Amino acid sequence: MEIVLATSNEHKVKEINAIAQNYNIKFILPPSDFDPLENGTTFEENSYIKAKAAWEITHKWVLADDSGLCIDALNGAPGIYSARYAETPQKRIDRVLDELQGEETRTARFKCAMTLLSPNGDVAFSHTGICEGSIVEAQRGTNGFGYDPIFLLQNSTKTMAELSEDEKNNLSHRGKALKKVLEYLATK
Ligand code: ITT
Repeated sequence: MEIVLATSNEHKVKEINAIAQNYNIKFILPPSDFDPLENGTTFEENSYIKAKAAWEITHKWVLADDSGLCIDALNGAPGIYSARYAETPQKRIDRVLDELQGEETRTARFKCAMTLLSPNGDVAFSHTGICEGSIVEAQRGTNGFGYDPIFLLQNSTKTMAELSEDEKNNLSHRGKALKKVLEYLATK
């Protein structure tokens, strides 16, 4: 089975293909004119917008992932603006660490809203995966991407960027959401 992955983020593609490696599913990228306007107000809305945009140019099974980091002391920011919080991944990390300077409450969570559309364009399944943790004072680790070096997993001494690929995929927001999608597809 082929599913179009409604994303331009190569890290997501890599993680999703690794998580789904034992399933008989090939995730393929959308055509290059895939360029949705993510103007929703929630992860779920943006996930649907991306899925629909990819469906409109393919009319195939489509999976979208809208994800980000929500920090309690910043009232949920960067949230749906995680990819746009500053110009580069390192500047985004620096901005978060600056904004949390002197802050004792550092709890945070990664969220990943997945939307699966069937070839007729209807929502076949959707699920939001959540991974709880907190923000460290100084970044650690080089694996993963995005905010992984500053995200300390709950009940762990490691940041997400200090985990192996398999370890991250087993407990991440993306891993949790995709497992539900794969369970749904197994019933088809
Ligand atoms: P697409 O819209 O093309 O899928 P994007 O990177 O713009 O790619 P999002 O709008 O969903 O995707 O924003 C996700 C951002 O949230 C991502 O760029 C990272 O900054 C952050 N993020 C999401 N998942 C993450 C993870 O597993 N580890 C670290 N940061 C993550």
